[in-house]
Order: sequence, then C-alpha cells, then structure tokens
Amino acid sequence: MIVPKPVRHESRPGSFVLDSRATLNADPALAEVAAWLRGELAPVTGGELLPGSGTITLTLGDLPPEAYRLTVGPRVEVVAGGPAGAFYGAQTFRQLLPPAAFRRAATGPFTVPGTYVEDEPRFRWRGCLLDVARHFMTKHDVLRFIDLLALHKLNVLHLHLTDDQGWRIEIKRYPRLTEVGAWRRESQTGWNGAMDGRPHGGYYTQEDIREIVAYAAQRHVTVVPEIDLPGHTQAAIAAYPELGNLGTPLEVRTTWGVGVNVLNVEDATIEFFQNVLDEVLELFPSPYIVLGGDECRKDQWRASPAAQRRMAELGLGAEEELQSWLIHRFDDYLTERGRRLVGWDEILEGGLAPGAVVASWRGELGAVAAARHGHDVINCSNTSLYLDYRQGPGEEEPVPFGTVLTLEDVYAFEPVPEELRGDPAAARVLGAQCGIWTELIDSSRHLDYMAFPRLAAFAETVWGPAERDLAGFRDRLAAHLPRLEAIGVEYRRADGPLPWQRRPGVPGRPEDRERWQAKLDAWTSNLRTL
Ligand code: TNX
Repeated sequence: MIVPKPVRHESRPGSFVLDSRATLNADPALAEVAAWLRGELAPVTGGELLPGSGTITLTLGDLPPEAYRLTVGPRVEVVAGGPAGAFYGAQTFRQLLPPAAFRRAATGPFTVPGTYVEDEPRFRWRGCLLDVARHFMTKHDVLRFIDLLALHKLNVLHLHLTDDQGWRIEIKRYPRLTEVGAWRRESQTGWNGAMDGRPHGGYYTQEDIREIVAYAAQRHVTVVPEIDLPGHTQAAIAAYPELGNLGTPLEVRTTWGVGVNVLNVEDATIEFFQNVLDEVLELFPSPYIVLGGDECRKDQWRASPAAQRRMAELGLGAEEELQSWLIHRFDDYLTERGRRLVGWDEILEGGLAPGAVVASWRGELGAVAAARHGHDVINCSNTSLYLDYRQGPGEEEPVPFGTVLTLEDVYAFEPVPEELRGDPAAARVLGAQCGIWTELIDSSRHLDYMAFPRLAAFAETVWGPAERDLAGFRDRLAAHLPRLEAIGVEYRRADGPLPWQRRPGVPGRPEDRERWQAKLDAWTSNLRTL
C-alpha cells in the first residue's frame, strides 16, 4: 500500500527482516542516498547500518534517472537509473515497513513481506508552493515539510518568499528588506476580520537558506524561490520607499487581498531587483526562478506621471504592456545568467517573454494558451490544487475560504488540461503544483490540517498514470494515514476538524463554485483571445 501508487507492485515469496544485523551497501554514486537511508533507519536498526555483506543494496542500472526497481526477499535490492531513482526506491522500502518504523524511537525488528516494485514518475515537475510571506514558517517547520514532500515523491518546493505582508530572505546589500520588511505591526484575522493587535514576522538568513536548499537537495527536492514583482511588493516598498510610486512612506501591509501599492518602473528599481536577484541566484542553484507577475493592479501606474512618461518613451499603449516590458527585462537578466523565469499566468497579458515558463493558476486557460505558444507550463489550477481552499462545505471548516476542494476533487485532477489532450503541445506541461497560501494558516499545525491528506492525493496525480481509481486510493490512504500519524502530522480527518482544529471567531470568506467560476471567467476572459 504505497503512496503514491507505484507503476507496478507485486508480492513475491519470502520476506526480509530488518534488525540490527542489517547491512547496507551502495554504489559510490549513491552514497548520499545511502547516508540518508541510514539516518532514517537508525532508530529501527538500533544504530548505524554499516556496509557489510549487503543485506540491503543500492545499485545503478540502465533506467531513467528517476526510475527504480525494488526487490524484497531474503535481501533488499534497489536498482535505479540515478540517485533520485534510488532515493524513491528507498522511500518505497520505508513504506513497506510498518507505520511504527516512522517513529523516531522505533524499535525493530520489522518484517517486510516479499515484494517487487517497478516505478517511475509520469511528470518531472511535482511541486508544492509554500507561502512563507503571509505567515512565516520557522526553518525547522520548512525542513520538516521538505521531509513530508519527499515522502510523497514530490520534487519541487516553490518558496513564496516575498509579498506585501512580509519579506523573508536576507539580502546583504539591502538590509532594510528584512530589518523593516520582515515584520508587520499586526495581522488581519481571517479574511474579513478585525486586527489581532499582535506583531508578526521572521526571515531566513542566507545561512538558513543554504541549509534549507542543501537539506532539500539531499531529498531530491529543488527549492525554487519566488521574488514576487511588480505587485505584491509592499513590504519591499515599506523598507525602501523609493521603489514605490508614492512620495509618502508605507508600512508592511497588515491586511489580505490584492493591494494597490506596486513597484515603479524606474531604471533604479529594476537595478535594485537585479541586485537582489544576484544574491538569490547565488543561494539557489535551481534552474527556475519565479518572479511572480501576478495580480499587479495598474492604478498607480495610471496615475503616475513617471510611469506614463515611461510608456510614452517606449511607445506602449496600455499598462499591461508596461508590465510585460518589465518582465521581459527580468527574463533577459535571468536568461543571460543561465536561468529561466517562471511567472504566474498574468505574464501572458501584454506579451510573453521568450524564455518564460508559465505557472497557470487561474483555472487552466493560461496553461493551454502558453503551451500552444510553445512555452513550458506548470499546471497550478486554483480550483483543483489550492490547498488553502476549504476542504468541506460545513461551516465548522477552519477557515472557510475559496471553493470547496475535497480530497476527492484533488485526486480527480489531471495535470494535462482537457483542451490539450491529444495535442502535441501537451508535451509542454512539465507537471503540476499544489499551492498552500497562508493568509489563514498561521502555524505548522494548521498547515498540516490543510495539506494532509490532500497532498497525498495530489502526489498520485503527478506521479502515476492518468487513470484514477478512487476506491484503490482510499485503501492506500487508509494504510498511509498511520504513517502520517507516526510522524506526528495533524491531518484532517475524513469527517472534519477535531475540536482543537476548529477556528471559531476567525472569519473566512465562503464562496460557492458558481461564484468562483464567474470570478475566474472574468479574470481570464482576455486569455481566451491569446
Ligand atoms: C491568489 S495564486 C494569489 C495569492 C493568494 C491566493 C489565495 C497567485 C498568483 N496569487 O496571492 O494568496 O490567491 O488563495
């Protein structure tokens, strides 16, 4: 009962006993995977799993890099195409152990029934966005979350590091970004609620970032950073008012929703963010860098003589083109440095930069348009994958926001949009990504509740074949939940929140499907014409 479901999984005669006599031998190219597996199994084996006669072996074979074959009999053999495949084979082996093996003080011996697994992922981008800007998550929480992504064979952590309500990454050249931008006076409770009167903040030092990136890399997770611009930048403007369009100072934003304060389009501002990017590129080896581009209100550019002058100089007719011009500048900057810009689907408006990858979030229209124009896309459809949306129709759901997105809805998601099926442009879909926005998620406990078990369903949609088998998934999940429990994940129960998981008094913003659909149609009507 492996989650996500392997391509092929059969039982075989015999069994394997994992105890203190087990030994682990690995191909030198797989030494890091072996070190990780030793660490995970140490409580079970009662100490270091030393090399020896090799009751467990990790070897390389002629397979794709993420593929593996796992055989369990008197011995355990993982044959993989590369380190990632070996890592996934080892993860599968762990899931063959009883749930108690996921405890940090597990005591073996454990018996594993004879098994043969052949496995490889369907998509290469199996991502999860974590918004650490709206509510800061401690470094410890992020590391724990990376372990949970890796357990589900996801391989991208998109860290949303900056927004109106907080700037979370130390930039040495501009210390005020975190001195000022990482803290806010108070926060809005829920979506429409009163202010809580309590300061909130936090940020990662560059050393913390290096640690997060390295920890993730050991688990075959690429950390993809997001520096959101030109909208969602009020925290940066609060720290450096010259980045904004107003002469007056602003504070780090304390309320939610799409704000009016956006960057100006001066050369000095572009240079400022290029300098920020220099430090970001140094810290994140990811080939992909997200520069947002979403929800940029144009009110201030319309009212700003400087922005209007810029548009006239460039011969641009609409503010959307000004945003597109700005994104092109950053696309060039990243391309010259060997990286690729990823932006939300709003970057399609006003003309797409040549190398850009589109993260399609307002439904799937942006994914279809971008793929047809020859751009790589990541399907992040909000109506299927936004795990900050409510999990049930009941009013006890903490905190009701967005359209209802049940476990079953997530499991039914298919990464290739319907309109692209059978079209060669479907090859442009790199994969999919679920999103956890944290306006309403102010702790790791609440994050657990929103992410699990829906994240397990998502993992099946990006790892396994397009066919769905809900009954089979339910059975696998029944075997999987005790693992999450052993790890200490406070997931949502099928029948709703436990008493302490409710959030009475924290207002949500209940929306039904029809209202969301109407909103989506209005938001994306311009994408239809692309
Ligand atoms: C839309 S997804 C946003 C986020 C919010 C989220 C809430 C995207 C590019 N923008 O800023 O946090 O909705 O679900």
